[in-house]
Amino acid sequence: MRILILGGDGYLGWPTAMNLSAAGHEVGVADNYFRRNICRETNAEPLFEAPNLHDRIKIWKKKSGHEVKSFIGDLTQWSFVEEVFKSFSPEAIIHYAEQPSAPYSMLNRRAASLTISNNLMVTANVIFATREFCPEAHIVKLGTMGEYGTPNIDIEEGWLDVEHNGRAHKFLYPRQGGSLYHTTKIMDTDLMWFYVRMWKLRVTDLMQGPVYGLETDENKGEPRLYQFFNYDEIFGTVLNRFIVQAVCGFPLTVFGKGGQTRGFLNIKDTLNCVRLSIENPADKGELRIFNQFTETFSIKELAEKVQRVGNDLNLDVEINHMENPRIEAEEHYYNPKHTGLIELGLEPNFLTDDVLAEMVETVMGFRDRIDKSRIIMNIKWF
Ligand code: USQ
Repeated sequence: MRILILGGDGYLGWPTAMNLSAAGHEVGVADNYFRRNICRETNAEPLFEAPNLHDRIKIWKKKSGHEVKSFIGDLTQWSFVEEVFKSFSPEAIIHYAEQPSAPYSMLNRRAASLTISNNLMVTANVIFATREFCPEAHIVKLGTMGEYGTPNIDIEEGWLDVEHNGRAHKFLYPRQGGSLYHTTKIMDTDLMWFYVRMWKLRVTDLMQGPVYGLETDENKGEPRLYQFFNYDEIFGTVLNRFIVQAVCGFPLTVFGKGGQTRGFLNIKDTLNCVRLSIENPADKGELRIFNQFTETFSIKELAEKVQRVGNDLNLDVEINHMENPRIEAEEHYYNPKHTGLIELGLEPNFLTDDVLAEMVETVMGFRDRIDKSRIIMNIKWF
């Protein structure tokens, strides 16, 4: 299949490009280095230096023999979108091209406004370009479990059957984001759903939980092919941060009580979920929603796991319950369904002690690159 990955330089975009090209698909990637630029601007550089997209593509070609086509430009600009869609003619589009950080979206007015304009305009352009240049193509859009928030009822897979005064109707599951970033993802879903109804697009919206992990089948043993691995307060997701903190002797930064529970997944499973969605497309006129995670943990449980595994590796890991810089429930009910991707054939890579130990050991090899001043950056929601 001809697959266009928007945001193909990112934490998920680049490993997806390698994974799908290794699976025999023809892959094109588009990116404007937005993520790299805001990392630089906020002094949130990742643990590994990533070669630019042209070099990554060359290194991957040398390792695997597979070609990936690149388009460098800004997907909020229609002229660039038009050029990419016309020349690549995708059969499937993976839309990762968004500002992905909740803390960045809460940093200041400028960051908030960039998050809104980038995320919504790219989503709108993807919709317009698909209709104009490839109306049969399948859009796979990365959403987030955070769209649902933490309601006091079970979370269904995207939709909710509501009975009211003796009548029934199916609605998008109620959403309430915990950050501006999460709120833009809710707006994306609304845009997609509107145009699925208007123009019979085919869309899969993947509600993904926080991802962890470093090595994939494609980058193993070749650090120049690693995706960005952030451990700073802006772009680092919680488990990746805890691993780096354990390695550099920084007490694990549990925000508040640590009863915040989320659905986690290994980056290898992100790749599997996206590939399964692409290879089993949604129907025309369907907005298909999957909850994309493999297991749930509270933040406190995660910290305790990292502490146990780290101490077994002779690290001296402490846990620090610090004042929560975010506005979120620190203890809550959480029971999200996640059967759709399993039914498509997903075989989860669970978070075992061995998986954790392997991550800790890999990061230990790069211990002297860790900059502890990036761990707490004092970004507050209030
Ligand atoms: N947390 C800590 N300590 C830390 C960092 C985070 O206790 O040092 C807590 C947060 O308060 C939050 C939870 O861990 O309750 C998850 O935080 P996170 O930074 O790993 O994840 P989040 O900001 O929600 O965003 C990440 C990705 C985002 C994705 C989302 C999925 O950056 O792109 O959409 O995970 S979800 O969390 O399900 O919305």
